[in-house]
Amino acid sequence: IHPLDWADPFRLDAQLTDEERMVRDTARDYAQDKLLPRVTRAYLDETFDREIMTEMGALGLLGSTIPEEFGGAGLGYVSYGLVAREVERVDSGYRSAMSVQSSLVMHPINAYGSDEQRRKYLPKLATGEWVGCFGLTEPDAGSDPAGMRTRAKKVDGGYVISGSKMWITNSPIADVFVVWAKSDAHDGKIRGFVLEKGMKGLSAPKIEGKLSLRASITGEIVMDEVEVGEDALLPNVEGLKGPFGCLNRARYGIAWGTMGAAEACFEAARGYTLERKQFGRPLAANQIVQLKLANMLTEISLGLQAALRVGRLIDEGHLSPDMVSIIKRNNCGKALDIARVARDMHGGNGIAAEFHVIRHAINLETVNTYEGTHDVHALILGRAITGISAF
Ligand code: TGC
Ligand code: FAD
Repeated sequence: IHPLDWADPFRLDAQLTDEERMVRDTARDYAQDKLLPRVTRAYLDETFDREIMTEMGALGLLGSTIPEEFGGAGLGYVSYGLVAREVERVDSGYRSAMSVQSSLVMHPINAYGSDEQRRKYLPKLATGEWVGCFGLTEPDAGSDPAGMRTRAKKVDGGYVISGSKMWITNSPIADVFVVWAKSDAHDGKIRGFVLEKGMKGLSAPKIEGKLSLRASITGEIVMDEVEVGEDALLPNVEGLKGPFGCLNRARYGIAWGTMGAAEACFEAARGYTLERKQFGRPLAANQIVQLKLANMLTEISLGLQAALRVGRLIDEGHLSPDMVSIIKRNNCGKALDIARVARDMHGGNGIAAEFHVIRHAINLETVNTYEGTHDVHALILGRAITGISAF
């Protein structure tokens, strides 16, 4: 009989390759040594430290799945997920910055872009010299992006883009903007365009006063007749499957990332309840406390194993978007529950920034909403199960 290792109950570590373990350790060391010490201040001040992008870039954590010839690390999706888990173990906002750059900016340029676009943008995005953002959501089109109003009008030599995007991670500090617009030259179909900071008519005001994901920077993208050349169009995709193809990868990464946040909360709750004594014995000596820890460990073990399985399937070429909906929805929802319970188990200290759990809980409210809300993913699964769209 082997005793249970509560820190790795299903021996996930043993299911990884040497390369995956090395990537995980690099990301873990960076996140614990460089991100954890600054997160509380950044969260309280509602600031994102731009240097984080160059630090991550130097370690190969941006666009890790992009081929090496374009500056990526050429790694698989399990490695990508392991990075997300380590970064989000510190803060969902830092993982957001990484996922947007990797899955929502570098992936579409690599998958749908021309060779010139790949050569121009990917190497600088990989080092973090350039920051990217992804504009799909609009003030009046969130869960239903098909309702977007942003338009690309055909003119001689290019397009004129008008519209506005809302709730865009990284937009105020972005150099590169991947935006989705209905194009009149393509029968009103949705097309992707790559815009650059400094273009006339393009601005990205910061959204102030977020009470969640405060260590991440979020803004609008305002496009007031922005003129772009033909070379701004992503030539190789048309329709919503363009942005959704990116979202599949980012949602998958979130499934790993949220488990990192959940592990941080679980470990904090375990440590705290073993140390803290009430009624003459550790809090952890109470059945009700042990039940909470057992529930947390169970959900984390299952959630990580599911994320690993989906990662292996993606690496084998069997990506199914509905499969990703299962793990995005489950792991976000479970992580949010775990963070809330961990907060409760810390008593009054649970609301203090230095104990971290309330920050994770509040962040996970956002993670449960973006990239398809918890309920929208239920509807995606409902459609897959019944063949009936209930949107
Ligand atoms: P529907 O009719 O289902 O599909 C339209 C076209 O798209 C294709 N498609 C997909 N392709 C690839 N992957 C997927 N997951 C796909 N889902 C759909 C589909 O095959 C079809 O193609 P075609 O060729 O037939 O035209 O579209 P719908 O309008 O009914 O969509 C409904 C729904 C709910 C599935 C969808 O709109 C949805 O997922 N809504 C959620 C919106 C969302 O996730 N927004 C995310 C914004 S980005 C963000 O939040 C970044 S946060 C980043 C961070 O900080 O970490
Ligand atoms: P709505 O779509 O208005 O939904 C409101 C509520 O109604 C939700 O509970 C939803 O589940 C429910 N609902 C909607 N439709 C249905 C239905 N048919 N049946 C039942 N219930 C329904 N977007 C980007 O494009 N790029 C980014 O980088 C980005 N970053 C973000 C960062 C942050 C911090 C946040 C908060 C959001 C970000 N988003 C980004 C936007 C995010 O993807 C949207 O907020 C999300 O898709 C939900 O859209 P919405 O906010 O318009 O809510």
